Formats: sequence, structure tokens, C-alpha cells
Amino acid sequence: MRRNIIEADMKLLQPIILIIMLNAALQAQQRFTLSGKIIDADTREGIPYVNILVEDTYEGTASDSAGGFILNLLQGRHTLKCMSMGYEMARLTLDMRESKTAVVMLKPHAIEFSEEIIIYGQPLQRAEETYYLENKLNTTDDVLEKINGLSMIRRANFALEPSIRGLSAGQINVLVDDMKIFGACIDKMDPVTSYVEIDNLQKLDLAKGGFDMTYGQTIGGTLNLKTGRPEFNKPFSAGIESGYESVSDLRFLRGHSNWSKGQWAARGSFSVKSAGDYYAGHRQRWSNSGFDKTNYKIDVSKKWATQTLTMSYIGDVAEDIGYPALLMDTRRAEANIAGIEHAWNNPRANIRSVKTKIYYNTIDHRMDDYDRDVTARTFMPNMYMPMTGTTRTMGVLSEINFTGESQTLKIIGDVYAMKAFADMTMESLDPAASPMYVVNLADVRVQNYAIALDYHRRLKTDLFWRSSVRADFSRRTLHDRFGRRELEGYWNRSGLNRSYFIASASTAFDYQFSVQHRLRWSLARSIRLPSHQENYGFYFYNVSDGFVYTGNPELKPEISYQTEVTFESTNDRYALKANVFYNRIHNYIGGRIEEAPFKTYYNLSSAYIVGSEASVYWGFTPSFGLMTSANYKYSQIDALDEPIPYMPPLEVIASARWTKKNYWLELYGKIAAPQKRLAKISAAETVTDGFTIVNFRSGVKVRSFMELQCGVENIFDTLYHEHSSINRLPGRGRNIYVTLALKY
Ligand SMILES: [Cu+2]
Repeated sequence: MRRNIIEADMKLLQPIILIIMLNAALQAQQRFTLSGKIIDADTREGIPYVNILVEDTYEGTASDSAGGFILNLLQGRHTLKCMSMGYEMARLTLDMRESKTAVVMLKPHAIEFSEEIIIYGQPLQRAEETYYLENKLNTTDDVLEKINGLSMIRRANFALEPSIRGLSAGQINVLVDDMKIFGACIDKMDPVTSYVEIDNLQKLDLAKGGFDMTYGQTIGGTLNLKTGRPEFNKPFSAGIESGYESVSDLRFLRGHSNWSKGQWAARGSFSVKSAGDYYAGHRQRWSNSGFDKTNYKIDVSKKWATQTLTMSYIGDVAEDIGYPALLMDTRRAEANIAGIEHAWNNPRANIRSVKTKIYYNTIDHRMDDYDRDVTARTFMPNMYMPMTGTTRTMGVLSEINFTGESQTLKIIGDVYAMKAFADMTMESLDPAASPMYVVNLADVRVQNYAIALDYHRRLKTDLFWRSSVRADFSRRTLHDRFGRRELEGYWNRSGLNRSYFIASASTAFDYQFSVQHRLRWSLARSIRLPSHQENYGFYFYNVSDGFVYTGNPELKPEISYQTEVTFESTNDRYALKANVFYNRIHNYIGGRIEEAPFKTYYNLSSAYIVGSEASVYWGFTPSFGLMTSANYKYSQIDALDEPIPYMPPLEVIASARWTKKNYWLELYGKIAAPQKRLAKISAAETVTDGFTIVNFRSGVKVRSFMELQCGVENIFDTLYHEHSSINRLPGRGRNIYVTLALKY
């Protein structure tokens, strides 16, 4: 019975097969047109000058400046190979029996020294880093402190200072949209990360270690905060969000809007926050720890066929910020950050893009101890010490990307000039004593000129090589007479002005030994210049060790030799990443006691950090994912026979998340081991106990235009402090938060 059916079918098919064969014979020599477009799998934009090879016939072509191509192919099956530097090779097989159109997506591939951590707006590339960032967290600091290898230095319930693999301040670069910005507070109250509100944070480029020197020579790494840009395909959209946090009685209101018409697009956003005193675990209240902060941002873009011009401005004002870990509080901190960026894509064959950015920023900082009981303190009792600090930075950054068949070259020109001034008045409580005046930064001017080359080559289909070099010339002078005289008491007059020339180089090999597995080996000799504070600071009080620091214009740059091996394994369901790194630093800069309580910066022999980071993400089902990560570092400053200060202990993070159509839930836990290796000389550290923190977060889409988020952080109200907390200032206690977001 069954056989009969098959036979019947065959009978029916025979004429059809015959007709097709006949047709094929007639058209044997016929050619059909394949009109195709090659696009970037992430940005969906056309990729120019992609080499397209027809494997069996050795015919080929290249895509035009918009990614389009046309091939006239013989009838039959063909395999096309599409190759472009910076992308994974793609093969596709086509059966040409008629003229066709095809869209080929190429996945970007490069030896990335930096991990691109995408906050919103783009597809997920790296599950392990984007995991935490899919949910809207409340602050930029919330995002930063969850990233493996980043730790936060706490001085208040405000503006934590990032540290990359235990290195911070002058040892790392922190940028906003590639722009250099220098904090104005000599007590580091104003890290650059505080100027980017979570609403504006689109992604983070985090390069750990000194391998990536695109934006500066560094021994510790670069954290580049990228902000949201106007979108051209959104005529109008807007969102507004309001929230409350119980731990500090924080209220906030923020909103953003996008307009576009034709070749113009604009985006605006604002954020207003106000917080009272915060509570640590066990309901421990920290008085004088509130703040008020306002931030606004405006971007306007105009585009032409291949060019885009974007003007951006960020304004940020924070007032009355209490710093329980320090002697002072911020009275007012103001930042104005402006930039104009011109991007030209594919101006001609082999040039993929030319980008130029001109920027200027001003930071003004005022702090005092008027809210403190100065009679009770041991350091400089019975006097108030109001201080001011300002920086001005101007720069031009230019980047040209050349692309060949199997290589790319990026040339970067980076020029900036900055000036920094800081002073302090000592007002005695004794009305008979006249006030004293100290200049802490004597109008330091730094002019920096740099050129960097970044070369990328495909050695074999699965083996990539990247190499970077960068040279910086830096000139430093003092322009405040009073402040200059203070330093002349310590250093000879001719030595005060300084010029540095430094050059760094790095290289990396990336071997993709199967579709899912990749191994990378990187090596660098990277150098960092002393910061302007380390060169010229005068009477900087360091609350950690209780010493007053003076700069040293004769400092040599820190030189680092470092290497790292990274293993990555990914498939649809999981992503594993693990690395081991070693960083040896020569001329390590640290304080040396002159006579108590004075220290001067010197190059202290050498130091090293060795460590490892690992993370695993499992997406068990599309709606359930699990993420774990761990990191550990061991460090030592040889001259002091103690570790580098604020080095985090072993930390393990685990998080599970359920995402459904209308709601999501996340359970998050962090376990930190005790830190018993102590930097007693450089930071008077004491043992930090281990701790466990558990957070619960959730979001519900109430309506298509309305989302409610709520959660409890530090559920068990644990009283703890991180090892990187200045003066052992505790972390936040139990926090119940609610936010309501409306969008249009
Ligand atoms: Cu300050």
C-alpha cells in the first residue's frame, strides 16, 4: 500500500523533474545577477571594501562605499567568501537559478584590549559583562562596582572612585566620550565618573592593564564612559523617571528626550537628586553624609551622506556633599564639559573613518570643614581650612582608520593642555590669629602631545595579531608665583619646570582554535607619567595615613612590564572567560617620610601585581540566566615590603535572573574574603573582615508606557566595609528602593 503511494508520487514528479532539467540544459551558460549588501551585524550599517570571492570560479569583487556589491554568476551553486579586516570571515552558499538579492551580515572581530560593556541600545555581544547592565541600575556607581576587575574607593555615599585591578588615580585613565577631564579636588572627592548619570551612560569601554594606549599611556587601564547620542530615526521620544531610596532618603527625578527631523537630531536629558544621611548596616547612621546633585546634557547632531557632526554639553552641579571619611565636605562642585565631534565614514577607498574631536571642560570645586567640630580633631585642631580647586582642559583628538584586505591601521593624534590651581586658607578659631594662606597647586600647566599607532593584522584565517605604540611629550610649568615660591623651598628653582618624553608598546596574538574557543596572549611595556599632583602638590593631606604630602618635580615615570593570557569560550548558551595577568612596575611612585607628618612623593624601587579573573554566564533558558564571577590579586611594593594600598581581596559574585515578558527578577550575592595583607605604611590599613551582601531587584511592566522597579539591597542589613573604603567607611545598609518610569 505504502509502495503504491510512493510510486504514484514519482509518476507525478517525473514530468516536473524533466521540465526542470530541460530548462537547466537550455540555460546552462546563463548568468544571473546577485545584488548584495554587506552589513555590520551590530550596527547594521554597510561595510565598504569587503573582499568577496567566489570560491569555485575565483571570480570576485569588493563592496562599494555603502557595502553594496554586484556579481554576475553562472547558473548553479556557488560559495562566496566575504572577508574584511575587523570582521569574522563569512561563507555563504547560493543556488543561482535566477537573479537574487542577498544581505550578508559580518560579525565584528578584533583583538579587543577593551571590553565593551553595553548599557543599552545595542545587541548583547558579551553576555558576561552585559548581564548586570540590562536591568536599569540606579547609579553609574552601581554599574561600575559590579564589573569584574573594577573596585570602588569609597569616601562618602557619593561619587565612588574607580580602581582597575587595584590601581587608581594617575595609574589609570578615566575618560568621558574619549575626553580627558581632571578632577579639581586635591582630596579626590570628584572622580570623573560622577559626571555621567546612568541615564546618559550608553556603554563603558574598559581596558584592563596597559595594553590599549589609544587614549593615553597607562599602566593600570582605561575606563571610557560613552554617553548616549541623538538618534536620527526617532522623530520624538521621551522618558521620565522618579524614584526613592530608603537608605539615604534619596529622591530623584530624571528624564530624557530625543527629537529628529531629516538630517538633524537632538537629545536632551536632566537628573535631579537629593539625599539625606545614609545608614550603614545595623541601622548605623552616618550624620553629615547627604548631597544635592543636578545634571543636564544636550547633544545636537547633523548628518550628511557619510559625515556626522555632533555637539555635546554636560553640566553638573553638586552641593553640600558630606564626606564622613574625610575632614572636609564639598560645598559646591561644578563641571562644564563640552565637545564637538566630526565623524567621516569611508571618505575614500581604504579609509574606513576619520574622526576628530575638539573639547573643553572646566571643573570648579569648593570644600570646607565649617560643618565639623574642629576643636575635637587631632590634625590641625581649632582652625577651619576652606579649600578651592579648579582645572581647565582643552584638547583635540584625531583618529584615522585605514583598512586593507587583511589589516587595519589606526593613527591617533592626541593633544591636550590643562591647568590646575588649588588653594587653602587656614582660619584660626582664635580671633587674634590672622589667617594663613597656602597654594596647593600653583597653577600647574601641562601641555601634552601624543601620537599613537594601532596595527591589526590577520595572519591566518584564525590567527590575529595586534600591535600598538604610543609616544607622548609632556611639558609642565608653574604659573602662580606664590605657589612656586613654596615649592622652591624644597626643590631647586630650575628643576620646577619639567618635560617628559615617554613611549610605550604592546603586542597581542589572538588564536581562535575553534568556533567557540579563543586564546589571547598580550604583552606590553607601558609607561605612565606622574600626575600633576605627584609632581607639584603642596600640603595635600592624606586622611588614610595621616600624612601631609608634597609633590616631587623630579619624579621619573612609572614603567610597567605586563603580560596576560585570556581564554574565552562561548556558545549560544554560555560564555566563559578567564585570564591570568602579571604586572611589574618599576619606579613605583609612593610617599616617603621626611619628618612626621610630612611625606614626599618618590620613586620607590618596584612593585608588582599578579592576579586572575574569571566569569561564567549560563543562559539555561531564554528567560533564566545565571552569572558567576571571581577575581583575586596579590600585590607587593618591594621597597615597603607591603601590598599596594586598597587592593581588593578575593571576591566572588553570583547572580540569577528571570526575565519574562512583563517582569524580571534578579537575586544577587557578593562574597568578599577578608583582606589580611595590609598596606600599613602607605595607607595605615587594618584587617578588613570578609562579608556577604545579598540584593534582590525586580521590574514590572505595568503598561506599555509604564515600568515599576523595586528591590531590596543588602537584605540582611550587613554592617561591612570594602577594603578600598577610606577610613573603613561602611557600605550602605538595607535599602528599599522604588522607581517609576514612564516613556513615550
Ligand atoms: Cu574636595
